Amino acid sequence: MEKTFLMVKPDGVQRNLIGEIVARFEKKGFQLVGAKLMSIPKELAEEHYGEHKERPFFGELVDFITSGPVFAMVWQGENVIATARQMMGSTNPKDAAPGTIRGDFGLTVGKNVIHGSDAPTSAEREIGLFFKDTGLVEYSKLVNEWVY
Ligand code: DAT
Ligand code: MG
Repeated sequence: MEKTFLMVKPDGVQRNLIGEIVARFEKKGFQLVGAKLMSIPKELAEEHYGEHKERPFFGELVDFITSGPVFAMVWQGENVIATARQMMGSTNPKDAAPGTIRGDFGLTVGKNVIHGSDAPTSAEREIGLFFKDTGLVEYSKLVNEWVY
């Protein structure tokens, strides 16, 4: 089953949005297989956002993502990578449709509430970075017979 890495960013944690965000993915039918509240060390932040190293906002991005605890998660389900991106909405909340997480809860690109892997390769890479030590929880849910 496909897996993706999702993370409530420090602004989402401070604004008490963990439960709201978890609820959306649960209700959709996806299955939570890993989760932890954590502070991101600077080196992990720089590696996680490595693709943006040369961008002018890189320093700001690393400072923000390390500015407070995040809620890191792994979710699984059919087409979860692309569907979670749709549920998150556009990167810049001003362009994100109402009904999406960023559309409903964000105002600026710098504080856009949630991260989600954008492709199978990045999902695998990011799950490895954040859950290498913790591992994931494999379990079956009877409700899946009614989801699939
Ligand atoms: P996404 O988080 O939708 O995958 P991304 O990978 O292009 O978006 O960028 C990573 C994060 O960097 C994004 O969530 C917010 C920040 N960011 C992106 N573009 C930015 C910009 N032009 N100015 C400031 N921050 C930006
Ligand atoms: Mg991205």
